[in-house]
This record gives sequence, structure tokens and C-alpha cells, in this order.
Amino acid sequence: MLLYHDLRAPNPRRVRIFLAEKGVAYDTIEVSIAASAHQTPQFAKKNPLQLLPVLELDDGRVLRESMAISRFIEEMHPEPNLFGADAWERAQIEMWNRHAELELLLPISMIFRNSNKFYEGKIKQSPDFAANMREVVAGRFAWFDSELGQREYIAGARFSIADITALCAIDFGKPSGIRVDPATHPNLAAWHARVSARPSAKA
Ligand SMILES: N[C@@H](CCC(=O)N[C@@H](CS)C(=O)NCC(=O)O)C(=O)O
Repeated sequence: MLLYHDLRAPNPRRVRIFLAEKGVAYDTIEVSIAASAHQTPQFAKKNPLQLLPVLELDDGRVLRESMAISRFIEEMHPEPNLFGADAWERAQIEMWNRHAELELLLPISMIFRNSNKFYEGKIKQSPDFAANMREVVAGRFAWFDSELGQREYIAGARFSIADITALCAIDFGKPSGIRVDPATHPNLAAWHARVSARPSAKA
């Protein structure tokens, strides 16, 4: 199994953490976004959208989208379970993973794309939109902080894919100066320290 990834990008990191939690061995090819290595005709054959990650199986089949890749790995390697063990838990984890994607990862990515020098001259940036998204993220941090006052992990009493998405989202805030302040959001900060201490977080 071969993972096309970029070490600094959040979506490939979601898959690397997932694979590390499962203890699954795989090979990697670094496709540097900074060097525009994902924008070659050769990579477009793997992903017409020219986005990472992409998983290539030993028989040549190719899978895109970090959650499709993670669900495939979950089916192939069911333990430890990261998507939920019964109907209610699966729904809870799906709900919180979507919240983490849409309410954290999406706005934090939009802030980076619309305000960071990395994309200057590469895409049309909108600093106003980035500023609006910063306000959204501040509100979402407050919400996640209050939720995490009631349980240890994002979707319940145990670690799941929702924690992986939220961790990768929040850590991707770093280049935009977005950090969890323990004084303002103590529950979110404690959760962040808890999940960051897992060996998989280094993946
Ligand atoms: N929904 C996709 C998102 C993929 C995505 O946006 N990947 C980013 C890296 S995190 C990318 O390849 N960006 C390339 C670019 O911005 O040109 C997934 O979950 O895999």
C-alpha cells in the first residue's frame, strides 16, 4: 500500500494518524505541495483534482479522499475500532467527525488559503473572508471547549476518527497563529494535550 502525501498538510496527516492507530505498515511518496509536485499531469492521473492524500493499493487501484481511505482501512483492519461499534456510536462519531471537518478543518483551511503568503500569487486570496473565518473558529473553539467539559474525547468516552480530524484541524491553525489558549479554553486544551501525547500524533 502506497500513500501519496505531504508532511505539512492536514488531510494526509489524518490518514497517517489513522494508519498509525491501526498499526498498519505502508509505503509513502512525498508529493510536495510547496513545490507544486501535485500539479503535474502524472499526479493528475492519480487524482484529477490534484489533491492529497491518495492511497494506491498493491494491485494499482487508487483511492482518494481521506475519509474514504480511512473507511477502507477500517474495513480491512477493524481493530482498534475508530468509526464506531454499534448504530448509535457510529452515528455519534459520524456527527462529530462532520462537525470537526465542517466547523474546524474547513474554516481553518480557508484562513490559511486566504491569508497566508504560501498561496500569494497562486490563488486569488480574500483577507476579509479569512478574517470572518477567524471569528467562526473562535466561536467553534468555545463550543468544543464546553462539549469537552462533559467527556474525554470529541465523540464520547473513547478516541475515534473525530479526534483525528479535530487534532489535524487545530494543529493546522499554527501557521495562521491559531492556538488553543488553556486560559480561555481549558477543556479543549486538556483534550489537545491528551490526543497529542498519543504516539500516532507524530505520524
Ligand atoms: N476532501 C479532501 C481534501 C483534500 C485536500 O484539500 N488536500 C489538500 C492538502 S490538506 C491539498 O492537496 N491541497 C493542494 C492545494 O491546495 O493545491 C480529503 O479529505 O482528502
